[in-house]
Amino acid sequence: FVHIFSLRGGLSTMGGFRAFLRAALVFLTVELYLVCCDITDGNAEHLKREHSLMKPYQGVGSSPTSQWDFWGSTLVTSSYVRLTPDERSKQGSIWNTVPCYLKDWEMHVQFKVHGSGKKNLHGDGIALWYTKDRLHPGPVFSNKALFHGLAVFIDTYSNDDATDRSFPYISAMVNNGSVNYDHGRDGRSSELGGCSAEIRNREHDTYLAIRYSKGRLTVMVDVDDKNEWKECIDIGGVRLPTGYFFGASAATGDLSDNHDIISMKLYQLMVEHTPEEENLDWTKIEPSVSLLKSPKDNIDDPTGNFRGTPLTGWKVFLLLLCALLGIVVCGVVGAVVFQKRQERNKRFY
Ligand SMILES: [Ca+2]
Repeated sequence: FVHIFSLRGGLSTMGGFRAFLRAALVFLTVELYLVCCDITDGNAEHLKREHSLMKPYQGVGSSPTSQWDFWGSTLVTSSYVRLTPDERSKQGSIWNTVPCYLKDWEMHVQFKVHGSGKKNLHGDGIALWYTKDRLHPGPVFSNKALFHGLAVFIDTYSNDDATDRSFPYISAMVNNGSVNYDHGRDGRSSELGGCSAEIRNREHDTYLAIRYSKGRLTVMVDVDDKNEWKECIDIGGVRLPTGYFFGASAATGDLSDNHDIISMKLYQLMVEHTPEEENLDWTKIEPSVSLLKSPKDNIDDPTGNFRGTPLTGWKVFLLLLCALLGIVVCGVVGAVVFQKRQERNKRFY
């Protein structure tokens, strides 16, 4: 905005001033559109049953035609899928057996983390996956460390003593099989963005949504019983292939919790792509993120959010205030210049 203002600040005619006003209004409208309209709810018509896990989980794991496999401590009941019970050293996961070939999608996860542990004496959390490999147990919330694809962590225990963030903490990571998740630092060195969210021992339902469309990854939470999504992560430049698998896993260590998945609902997003994009082989895409800085540079950033800068309500307010101030200042400058001109004209004629 400052840039536009300085370019347009030297206006000397009212016509130019009007043009500036118009430009400012267009700019504001576009900004507001980007802020307000980037989030959509799942549309029932576009629910993809083959990638969704819903009550009463009929046939999960037991039949050869089952679309979900589970492993480890996972227990499937008729009202929830418990990845781990509230006991030490448990590991469990559940995986979609059908690879996903949708280019644009949104996954809504209803989950419940609860247990008898008091504050900070519970762990470790749930991870949601969109990865090349499925059912590969390992040290990262029960999944293998050098994974290919996307992980969203709902981390309930702060392993990093020096941490300045409040837990539970939600973060995202994209991996091409070469980066290790740093458990001791809660994955801070590889995270793309994150937010704190009070998700544990809540009376009401808690939800998380992961949206991937046109290279943009958005994570939203609905954990305050308000029935509305709150943005947690929103970053562009994310490249994920098609043909990967959705999954969820959880682990407990010395500390524990019940980690329950109530449902995972996948929605197809109706998005148009250019013919060039359509002609690409999307299964060949290497998971990557084009960042201004590499995730490694992120280590000393106290917020850990070098790209996680979604426009919050406060920022929108500041933006609007700046715009208003700009318009007022321009109006005054324009009026003064206009008056000066009139006076000069009077003097000469
Ligand atoms: Ca942790």
